[in-house]
Amino acid sequence: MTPDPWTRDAIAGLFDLPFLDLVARAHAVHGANHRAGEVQLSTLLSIKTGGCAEDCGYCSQSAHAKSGLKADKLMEREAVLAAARAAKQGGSHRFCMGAAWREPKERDMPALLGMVAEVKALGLETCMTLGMLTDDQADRLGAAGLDYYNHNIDTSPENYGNVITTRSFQERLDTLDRVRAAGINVCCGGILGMGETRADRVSFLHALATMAEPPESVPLNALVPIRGTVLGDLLHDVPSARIDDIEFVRTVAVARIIMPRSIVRLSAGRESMSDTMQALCFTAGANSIFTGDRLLTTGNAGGDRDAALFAKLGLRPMDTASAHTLTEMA
Ligand code: SAM
Ligand code: DTB
Ligand code: SF4
Repeated sequence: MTPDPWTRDAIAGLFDLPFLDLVARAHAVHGANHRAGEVQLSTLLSIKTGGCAEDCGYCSQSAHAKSGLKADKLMEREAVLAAARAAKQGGSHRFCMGAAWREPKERDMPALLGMVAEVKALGLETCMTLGMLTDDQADRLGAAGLDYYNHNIDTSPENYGNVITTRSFQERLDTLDRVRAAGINVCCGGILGMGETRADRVSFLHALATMAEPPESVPLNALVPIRGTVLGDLLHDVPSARIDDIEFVRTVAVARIIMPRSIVRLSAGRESMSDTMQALCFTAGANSIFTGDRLLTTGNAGGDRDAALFAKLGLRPMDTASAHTLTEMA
């Protein structure tokens, strides 16, 4: 039986299932809602790197971190377009442009709107992640053709203050509401392995699944431990604090079951996952990855390794247009 809406107790009950039963159930939910073996491909580009005012404890780009990353200005439109063309050439369907900002400044809006329009004109889906938005900024990005906006809740409401203090969980939700109201698809997920408890993972997924509309896209990142960040240093010093692989797969499986129609993206942290671990995540219902050899400031599994993995597992890139038709019919 599927409770509607999902309660925390029901979600905790899924986590408690025997592992094989949980993965089998998630796999069946995936099969009923998505084409088997299809994986959506997105590519990231950091269009404005470093020097961010926020204090997110995992992030190399925070001005509060001692990661040694230098702050850059917003990239020129031509350089962004060149990266987008390369992503398309590499077989990616969605181009996600990320900026290390608390929020975009008005003076940057014309350049951002231009990037959205021109990347879209290349035949790619567009995604941006720029921090908090006003109603007006969300509307203008939507009108320019932005397909997705990534804005993560990152962790449970209860754990949020241990990770970020310069903005609140509610402010994240407010921006997500503005994105929805502007008719832009929502990409929202978080990071696993930041020292959170099982109860936090339950509460994090509960917050996502019980949104008025669950996010179309749910990135699940494994913390990439970056030296000079509070959480990265902690993980380097206490390697046992790393999230257990089986617990990570359980979280993917539960996300799949409670958000059956969402795309669940195996996001940051994939570079350090074995092929076997990634195969388990796909079996548990993950159906999207970031392609290319870079995320924002860190490395990614990259083209050759992914091509080999897809061949080994019999996976193929998702035709996003037809995938949407399938879910709309469901
Ligand atoms: N500044 C914008 C914001 O925070 O919304 C956009 C960029 S921010 C880098 C996008 C997301 O990347 C974060 O919300 C976080 O979930 C993820 N992220 C950042 N650093 C990470 C790390 N070291 N490991 C895993 N995920 C990370
Ligand atoms: C998301 O959830 N993961 C991506 C994307 N949204 C913007 C970012 C991952 C960043 C990993 C660390 C880095 O490369 O700096
Ligand atoms: Fe800034 Fe985003 Fe990094 Fe937080 S996650 S410090 S808001 S770039």
